[in-house]
Amino acid sequence: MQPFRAMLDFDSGSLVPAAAGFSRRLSEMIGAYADQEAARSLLAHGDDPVIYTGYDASVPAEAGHLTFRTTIIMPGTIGTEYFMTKGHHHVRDSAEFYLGMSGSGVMLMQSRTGEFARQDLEPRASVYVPPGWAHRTVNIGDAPLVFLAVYFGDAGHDYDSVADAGFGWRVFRGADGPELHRMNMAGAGQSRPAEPGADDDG
Ligand code: PAN
Ligand code: ZN
Repeated sequence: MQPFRAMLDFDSGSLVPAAAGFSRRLSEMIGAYADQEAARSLLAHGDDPVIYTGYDASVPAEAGHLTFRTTIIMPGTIGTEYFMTKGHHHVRDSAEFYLGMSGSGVMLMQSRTGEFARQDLEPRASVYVPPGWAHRTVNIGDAPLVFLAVYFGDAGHDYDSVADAGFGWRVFRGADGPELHRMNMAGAGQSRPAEPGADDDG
């Protein structure tokens, strides 16, 4: 292939040229949210909101390449839990680089041995996700959260590991703003408020 350049719009998240766009609705990730009743009631009323969209660069999904994509997470909540990505491990444990472009968010990260970390994602903030850390991004603002992610072409995405085991922490809208809750993994709807530091263990 030939060298190329692509333009990023930091406000809209558009990537030009892009190979493809993607979009994820609530119905495609209903199990991700703690308040299953709220999620099912929305769908039952014919409301299937787009939670996030994005654009993929034209890079082969092959070893040796660095691929990248933008993501735009809409503002909103399911119950009181903020809109977020499904989250995943990479099939081949490998690092990833995130860059905040607009809006305000939080990245939840969890190692294969159960350690937890979170980092705020905002314009001009870069976040490094080491190999073996599952990651999920949450929009805690009132505007779309836009960011860039750069990862290995042959990394692959493993969504099942996250869907099966879940994330140990969730972010809810509280009376005074976002609240991070440690989840009781035995019951998806149970939680207790907590305010851990950015590198506290879960
Ligand atoms: C990101 C994510 C993107 C969408 O580009 O793929 O934000 O989130 P999910 O893949 O969890 O649905 C990334 O981490 N790529 O590896
Ligand atoms: Zn990733």
